[in-house]
Amino acid sequence: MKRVLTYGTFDLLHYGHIRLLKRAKELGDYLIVALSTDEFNEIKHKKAYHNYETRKKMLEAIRYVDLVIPEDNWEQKVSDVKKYYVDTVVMGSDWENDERFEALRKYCDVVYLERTEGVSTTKIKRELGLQRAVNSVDQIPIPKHK
Ligand code: C2G
Repeated sequence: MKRVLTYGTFDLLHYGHIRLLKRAKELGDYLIVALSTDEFNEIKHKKAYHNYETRKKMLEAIRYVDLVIPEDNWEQKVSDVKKYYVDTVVMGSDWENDERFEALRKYCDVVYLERTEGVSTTKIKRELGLQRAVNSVDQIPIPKHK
């Protein structure tokens, strides 16, 4: 079984994300997505519209995705590759030659897939004039413990 791993925030899912996930899955049999947590997004200076739980559930609904794990920091990638026996790490071409991924070549293949032009979460937010999310809005309700 060939195992593929990719990283990202995947906020306001759009066809650029879906195309990336589809092509990543085509490189193996099992696709793991390491999803940036809300705390890690702060480190990346990204403010996601949807919180981690909502973004996770949306990714888990995509047929190409087999497992979603948290991405908490920049340093976890080597341990992720080892822990999940990853054969290939895949990222969009905007990450091409980034040392944080090139360093993984000692442990697995690293493949960059052409980024989908014309769409991005930032563009969507800008064009829709979206304000910052209020966490109670549009989030998948977390069941109250009985
Ligand atoms: N992507 C793409 N085409 C787009 C937009 C995004 O192919 N139009 C790809 C990106 O290249 C990335 C993935 O979709 O591989 C997820 O994009 P983001 O959620 O923006 O991920 P990013 O914030 O770049 O996080 O440790 C790495 C980071 O967590 C990557």
